[in-house]
Parts: sequence; C-alpha cells; structure tokens
Amino acid sequence: MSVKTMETQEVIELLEKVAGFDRPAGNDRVKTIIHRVMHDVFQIIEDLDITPEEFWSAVYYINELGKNGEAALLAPGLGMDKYLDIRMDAEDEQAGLAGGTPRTIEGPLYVAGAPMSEGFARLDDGTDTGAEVMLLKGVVTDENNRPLANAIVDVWHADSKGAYSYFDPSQSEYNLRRRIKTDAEGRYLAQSIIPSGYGCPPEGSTQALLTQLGRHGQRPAHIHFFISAPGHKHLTTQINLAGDKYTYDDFAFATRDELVVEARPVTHSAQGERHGVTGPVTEVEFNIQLVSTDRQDRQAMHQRQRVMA
Ligand code: MBD
Ligand code: FE
Repeated sequence: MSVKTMETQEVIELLEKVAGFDRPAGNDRVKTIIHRVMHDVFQIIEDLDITPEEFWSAVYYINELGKNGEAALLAPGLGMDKYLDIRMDAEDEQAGLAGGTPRTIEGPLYVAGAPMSEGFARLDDGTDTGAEVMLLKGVVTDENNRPLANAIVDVWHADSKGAYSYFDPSQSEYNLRRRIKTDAEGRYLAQSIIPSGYGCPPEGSTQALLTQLGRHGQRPAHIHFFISAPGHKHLTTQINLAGDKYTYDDFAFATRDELVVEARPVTHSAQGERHGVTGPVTEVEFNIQLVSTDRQDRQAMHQRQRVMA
C-alpha cells in the first residue's frame, strides 16, 4: 500500500489545527516548532509507509523511555548532542570565536555544586581500593598561551565500574566530582582513580533501540570538564583515554582527535608527593586553551535542565 495524502486540504488544515494556528492563545515559537515536527512525522509515515503496528510500537517505546528516565541518554546515542556541537562549532566559526581546545558533549550525568578547591583536589573518596590511582593535571591558558589564574575547572567522571555518583546511589555525595580553581600559574591538579568506560543499561530502552540498529551502547573511559574564566568563552569538553577498545567507537560520538589523551603509568610523581600521593600513579595530562570573548552569553554555559544536588 502506498497512498499520498500529505498535499490534501484535509491534512494541511489538520496540521494547522494541531499546532493551534487558528487560536490566538499559546506560544508562537512552540506552535511553529510543533507544526513542523508533526508535518515531518506525518511525512515520514507517508514516505516510509509506516504501518499502524510500527506507529504504536514507537508510541509505547517513548512511554518506556520516559519511565526508564533514558531520554537524555538516547539523545547522544542518536547523535543529537553531537549535532548541537557541530552547530555551535559552526556558530563559533561565524562569530570569530573558533579555536582553543575543542568542545565536546556534556552528556546527561553532570551534577552542579561540587566542592571547590584551590589548585588541588582529591576527587575520589578512597573506597574504590582496587582502582588505579590517577593524577590528572594541566594548565589553563589563553590563546596566546598565557596562563589563566583562577579559572574554574569543574571535573566529573565515572568510577572503576563506569558508574557516576548521584546516579549510582551507592557512591558518596560528589564522589569523583570537584571544582578546582587554577593557581597563579594556571595549573590544576587532581588525585583520583582511572575511570572505566560507560555502558548503557543492557535492559534499558536506549540499548534496545541501539540493538535494532546493530550498534553497541559503550563509551570509552573518559573525563568530563567545564572550564570557565572571566573574559573567556565557556568550554564544555571531555578527554577520552587512549587505548580503550571504544576510544574511536563511542556510542555518544564525543571523541575528537585533539581530546584523546594517553594515561602514563609512572613509578612516582614529585607533584603527587607534594600532596601525599606516594607510590606508582597513572598520569593524565590535559592542557586547556580558552578563547577570549567579551560576550557574557558565551562566558556562561548554556542553560539546560541539570541536577542541582
Ligand atoms: C556518559 O558518561 C556520557 O558521558 C554520555 C555522553 C552518555 C552516557 C554516559
Ligand atoms: Fe560521561
């Protein structure tokens, strides 16, 4: 069966009524968006000859997705977060704000309000005794490689099982989440543990769809950052550890070549010892370059719903 009804007056008028075009009340932006979304959904049904069975399985899939709280997990899996990044990169290019360390997606697992430290912080609570000790370090500079003191490095990552505090209630509050203010030389230093990669819940809605696409739901071991400094563009980014099976095969499409970092085991670290970290550690170095801007709207991170624990 292949019928064409999209051009009929009946469907055109239906879409206008669906979007509330015939009523003055409501929000014009929402009307415009919903009109377009429903038009395109109808068009997909026509073009792909979607059966009622397929349609209703999609509706109940969305119910399940919401029940499982996975909408913001499916989004990166379908490349939506990456697409917003592609647009922001292009906007930066147009506005003369390109350059510096590249952005990559935030993901759904940030929690605001992590404890603030000056120069150094220990991120882990010490309970993951089997984990490899990590020393994460770097310098925040401007585009001329001048160090930026008092930049705020807001860092978060998973534990050795790939789980994030808050979302994993077995972890302590703000475990593996800290804000570190850079010192006079622009440096930040963190003691933590080497994270494991993340895997989508195997029985969840996201993995169910990915499986239909012949895809996995794995991310490589990675560390998230928000970096901000007055007079500079806010940066949302991550590093992906080199040598992970998924470093270049991330289900969330967050890997960028400039953001792949080697984890180097060393027998001892002078920098670590100054903060009581003795014995062998694995060093991860990530230097960050920010782009200067007067624009207040670009110095702040964009608004979205976030956990405010
Ligand atoms: C993560 O840890 C993550 O960073 C993203 C983008 C999606 C799921 C889990
Ligand atoms: Fe993550």
